[in-house]
Amino acid sequence: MLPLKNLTISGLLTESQKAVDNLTHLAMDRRVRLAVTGLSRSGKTAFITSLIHQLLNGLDGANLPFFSVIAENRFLGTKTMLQPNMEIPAFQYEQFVATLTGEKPEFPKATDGLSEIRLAIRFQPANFISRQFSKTATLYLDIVDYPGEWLLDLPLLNLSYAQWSEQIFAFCKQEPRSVLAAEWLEYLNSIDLNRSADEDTLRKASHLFTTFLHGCRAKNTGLSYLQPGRFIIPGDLKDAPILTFCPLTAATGTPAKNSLYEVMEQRFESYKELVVKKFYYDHFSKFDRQIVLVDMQKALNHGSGSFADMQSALQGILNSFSYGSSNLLARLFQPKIDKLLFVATKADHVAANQHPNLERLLNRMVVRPVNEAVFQGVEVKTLALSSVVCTQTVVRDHHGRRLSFVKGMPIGRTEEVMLFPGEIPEAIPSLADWEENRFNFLDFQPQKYGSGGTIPHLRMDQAIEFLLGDKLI
Ligand SMILES: Nc1nc2c(ncn2[C@@H]2O[C@H](COP(=O)(O)OP(=O)(O)O)[C@@H](O)[C@H]2O)c(=O)[nH]1
Ligand SMILES: [Mg+2]
Repeated sequence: MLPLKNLTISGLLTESQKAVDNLTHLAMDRRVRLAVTGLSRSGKTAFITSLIHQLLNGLDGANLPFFSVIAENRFLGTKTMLQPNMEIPAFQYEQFVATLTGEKPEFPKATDGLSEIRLAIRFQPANFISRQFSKTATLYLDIVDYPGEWLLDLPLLNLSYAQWSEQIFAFCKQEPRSVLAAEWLEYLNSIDLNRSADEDTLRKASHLFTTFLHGCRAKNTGLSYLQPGRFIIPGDLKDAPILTFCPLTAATGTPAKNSLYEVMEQRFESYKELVVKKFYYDHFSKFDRQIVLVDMQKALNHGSGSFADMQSALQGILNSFSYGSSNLLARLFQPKIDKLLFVATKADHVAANQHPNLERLLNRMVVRPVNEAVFQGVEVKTLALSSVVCTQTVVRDHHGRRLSFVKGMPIGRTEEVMLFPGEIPEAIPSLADWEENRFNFLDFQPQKYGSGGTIPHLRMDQAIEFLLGDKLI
């Protein structure tokens, strides 16, 4: 506001020009940095590929009735743009979509680390004021794919090396970790922690610890709450010395200079500064909106232990969005995420009538941190969706009951199956409710769809509307 004594005609003109410039800018050029995360195999690559594909095909019959800019006939098209950041690997959209839509459609191979892509969405503003300045406007959308495992490192910032080691050793007393950790722990018992550190021992100890972590998350164990995140998904730090440490039991007295204990402690502290904090500074602090993908079926398939562990991992991930209680991030920077979407992915693994329960169950798993985020002014939504629908729901009578089956081609098989994978509980099952083999969710192959069509999806349009709708008016 201008002070009264400065209220000359030229002053007024300058101020009103500034207002016009601001509005024009608002009307013509908007930006959103959208982050997509989730634990490994939760469906990030498939989600982003389908999202881009639906937006690129928005003019030619993409099935997006809930995306208001399309429903209102204001959508003018989407293009992929040049990579905005030279130092971040590109999200390989062309390659992924070719794999998904080829002669023999397949899901893209697993990817590792962080990647990014920029899109430009052209549209006609709905807003009367915006329309006065320009008939068309552009939203620049940067999509960033990063591993949810990295967010599990946030609590490390509050722990000393001794505290962290103690925590991991306590975890290792319980099954199935105790068996998996045996070789690593045996090795630690065989070395003198006060002797001078050498790279060989550091490497061997950290290698056995990393093998233990990989064993925990292997398909038949299915654990998710594993730290440090870069030991699981190193990204650009593969084989770097900063990843050669592991928890150790504190030796009595002050650790000797250059002892194994002292060197590992230094590397742990460097990891916190140069890896964990750096990720939050360089990337996390710049996100405007965030999607967290969760593979609920995977958590249910492996029984109560794996489910509880996935819940801890999810709560750990959500600490990064509970700005109030975790002050940790507020100390580092001012977080600016204003919308947070939780997605139960691969909804086509279950029959359509199970989708509401999928959403309810996810809601229950995240309820506490979400309340905190809402309290801090973040808009939160939960959705069960499918980025790439691979199955159909078929309703049949079975021993006098009407049951909904899932029909599709499981990955690695040559014949379709019709499967009743189990009913999704609406609340977190109690220990007594876990029976052996209660759930049997399979991975399905994408289907070949007719030429000219787009990748079939479920509720991608609701996700897009929640994340972008208000930026396209
Ligand atoms: N049926 C089905 N399977 C999916 C869907 N999205 C992902 N998947 C499966 O989950 C696997 C991992 O997905 P991906 O996107 O690579 O996970 P990321 O590691 O989080 O990037 C894929 O290979 C598919 O088998 C989906 O929408 N429907
Ligand atoms: Mg991926």
